[in-house]
Amino acid sequence: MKLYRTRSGILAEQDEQFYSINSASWDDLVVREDLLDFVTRQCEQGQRLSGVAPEDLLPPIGGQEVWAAGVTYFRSRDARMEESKTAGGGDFYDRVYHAARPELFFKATAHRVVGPGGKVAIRKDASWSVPEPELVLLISPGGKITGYTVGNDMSSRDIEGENPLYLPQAKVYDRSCALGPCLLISDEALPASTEIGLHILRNGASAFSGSTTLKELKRKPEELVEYLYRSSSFPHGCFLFTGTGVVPPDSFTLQHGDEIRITIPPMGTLSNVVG
Ligand code: DO4
Ligand code: MG
Repeated sequence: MKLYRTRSGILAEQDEQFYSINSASWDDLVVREDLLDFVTRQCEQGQRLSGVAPEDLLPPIGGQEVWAAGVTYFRSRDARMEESKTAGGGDFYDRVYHAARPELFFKATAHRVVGPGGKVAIRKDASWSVPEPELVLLISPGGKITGYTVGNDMSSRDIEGENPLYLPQAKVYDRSCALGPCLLISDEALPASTEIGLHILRNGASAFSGSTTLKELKRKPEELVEYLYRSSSFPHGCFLFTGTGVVPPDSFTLQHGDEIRITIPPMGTLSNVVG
């Protein structure tokens, strides 16, 4: 079951049929602990629609905070150790990769998030920027994983590499986060074979392509949620990025006009241009 936030309301897609969903607001809907059952019942009674136009799609977020886990894939640990080695920060990444407590950081409020087709940004004071293609969890106020979406954790690697204490500046800025195109509502975990693909196009030609699978994710999504919800409440629920396993080579930096396509098959492709 897929859920879309659109300019003309909330839509669900099941077996290639589209239905309008009746809810006072996006937040009223996505906080539900019984989200899948509720949307399924609404589809049974709801009005059928012809489909959803890509230009009508909005980012699937309301009052939720966006958080992120880091160094959850070996590739990310490696890349971070390399970028921070002259600053002496490399050891921290190896330690957090092996530690019981994961790295969790605040990523965005809704106004910093762009949706499908929106423009993501490069910081003005950054010289080395990359997209991070990640599986993102939707978590209810009660701490249940009720859905999944595709996310781009835009990152300034030169700033992060200069000093790990600069992480919030490397990660949190206007349009540093993209989510969409839909929420996959499911009570079941995604299979380990689920692929996360990144494709970057420059002037219409391929500039980078890479992929990973959830098999490479070192931590269980539930483990990340358990740490995030320790001593923190989320009255509107929250989104949690699960980390990147795809890092372009060190010679690569994003440029204005690049198109970033991130594909996770059950949800589809999140496409954004740097602008
Ligand atoms: O520690 C830096 C951030 C890590 C991150 O965002 C990731 O691994 O995806
Ligand atoms: Mg990340």
